[in-house]
Amino acid sequence: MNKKLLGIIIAIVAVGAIAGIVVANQPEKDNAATHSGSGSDMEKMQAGETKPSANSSGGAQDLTMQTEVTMDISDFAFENKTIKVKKGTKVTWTNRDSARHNVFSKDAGGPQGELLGQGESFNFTFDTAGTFNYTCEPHPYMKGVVEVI
Ligand SMILES: [Cu+2]
Repeated sequence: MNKKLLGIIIAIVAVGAIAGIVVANQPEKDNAATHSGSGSDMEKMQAGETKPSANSSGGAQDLTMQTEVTMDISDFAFENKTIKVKKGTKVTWTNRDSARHNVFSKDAGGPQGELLGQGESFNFTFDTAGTFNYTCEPHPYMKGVVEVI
């Protein structure tokens, strides 16, 4: 009887040890899942970067009181990431860089400017309400948004 009991106890301990190993392994799996999850978090953060960068320039800069807006393109960036203007507002971009930039929107009704040399300007009058995302074609990481109300 005692030997049987011992056997059962050993069996329980063995099962407990195996279960312990399994349990010990699971957090590692969870960690691995968390790590791979953090990768998607990174993607989310990167996807969300447009928002913080817009926020860093104070969100949409309200320029609805202006009928003409001027913006510099310098250091491979548009001066104001996100602006809000009224319909009919003329926006003029001037390239201050020696590199050539343009203002190019894939959004219907948005600006599609030619490449600008240093000191050259491009203007576009926003006659349609909507949100117009634009980039510089040679430098797609250069981004800007014009919200037209
Ligand atoms: Cu550019």
